[in-house]
Amino acid sequence: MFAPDIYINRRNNLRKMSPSGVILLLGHDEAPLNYAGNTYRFRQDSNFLYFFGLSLPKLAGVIDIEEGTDCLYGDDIDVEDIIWNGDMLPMQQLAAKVGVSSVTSFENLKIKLQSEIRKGRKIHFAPPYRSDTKILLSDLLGLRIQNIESYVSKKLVHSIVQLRSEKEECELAEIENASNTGYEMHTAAMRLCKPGIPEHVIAEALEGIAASANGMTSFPVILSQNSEILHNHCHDNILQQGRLMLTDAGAETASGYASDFTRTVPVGGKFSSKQADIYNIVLAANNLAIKTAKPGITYFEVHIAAAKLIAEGLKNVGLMKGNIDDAVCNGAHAMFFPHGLGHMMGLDVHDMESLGENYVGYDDETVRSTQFGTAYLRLGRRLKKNFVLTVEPGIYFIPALIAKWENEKINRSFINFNKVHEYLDFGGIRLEDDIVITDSGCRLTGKKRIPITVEEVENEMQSL
Ligand SMILES: [Mn+2]
Repeated sequence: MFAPDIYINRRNNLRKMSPSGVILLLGHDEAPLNYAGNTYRFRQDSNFLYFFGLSLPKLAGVIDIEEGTDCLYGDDIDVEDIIWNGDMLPMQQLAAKVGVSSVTSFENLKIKLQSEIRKGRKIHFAPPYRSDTKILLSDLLGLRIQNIESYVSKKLVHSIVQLRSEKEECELAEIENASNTGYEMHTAAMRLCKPGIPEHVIAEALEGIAASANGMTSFPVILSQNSEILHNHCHDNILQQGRLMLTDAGAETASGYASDFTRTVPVGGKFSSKQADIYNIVLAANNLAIKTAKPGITYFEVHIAAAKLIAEGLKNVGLMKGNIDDAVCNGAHAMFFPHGLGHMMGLDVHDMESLGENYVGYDDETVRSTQFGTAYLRLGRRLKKNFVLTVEPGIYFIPALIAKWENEKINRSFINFNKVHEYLDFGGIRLEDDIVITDSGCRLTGKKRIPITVEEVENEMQSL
């Protein structure tokens, strides 16, 4: 949690951006796993966390625009709670930690909102993404669940995106912490990666490192020697000599800030020359993106620059052919690089995705592409100082995609399918770093860059 002023400023900034009405920010309730009393680890809603800071269940915050007041709705615990769960500060004292002086019980929330609705005032709320939140909103506002989406406040969504996109110093410090834990996770994965080890042993070790830093992972660990599957959460394989193990994992700090890194390493500790050739193309694309990202440039441009470098590299090894600008313009690179270069990161690993990806990553100026591959680019808009984002180019050989393109003769003038057949069991490579946009460029997050060159990775894999 940050100092009270941070939260007061954020709420005041939000108020200034909003014309009139009442802003409702609902916190999360506990989420049951297999019965009501056995719950998932509690994770607060990120918008609530950003404006009201408290990571406890069953809270709501109301920001009154015209009145200029903030109120927290939540209940003090009773003796039975104390017996089972221990004591907790009274709500009034908890609220003071985030600069709120007005506190009342949760059941008053509905009374307050209904009275504002009767006065004809607008209730601004963000898109709900949990079922229990939708049910609660439906009850509080008297809306049918099916109609809730159409009452979401676009104005609130835009204001939150504007505020949360430019990270404050205190947030950047938390992202540094998350990144340093990410370093520990990925170097551990490199050292643990040996033939004969089950993938889940390494994946769970990474969960443990994140938890031992008093946080958790920022999303379920992606780790597999079937590295061509972009989001592979299945960890059932036994690592085999000569395969490529891809690990996409990050930490979330106790305060909720994320890191998100990917490394791809050779099982057995040495890249073959065929693997190293492809690896170095992905590394060059990652480095080019980091060199190119700066305030004023669109991330779409950076994505296309990385795609061109990848296409050029693939042409050099005989997998692509023809004019590279034309190839990328036609989306031919996307058979190998079928996703976007990166996304915003902050309190969510895909920051603010619940508000709508296009509101976060695009604007009136930069519109999302509909072309296969580039359409998956989550962030395309012009970059600003203190944006935090990922840089994650990749090259994959996905047999089903290759077969489809070959059968349907897609981009055959730019792809040497005969040569591609030699790579059907290659897997894939992705290299992901996190960056902060600075005055004139960007910097990597974390104390040290996670080993990334062929030599650095091979050395780390041999260390104890
Ligand atoms: Mn990512």
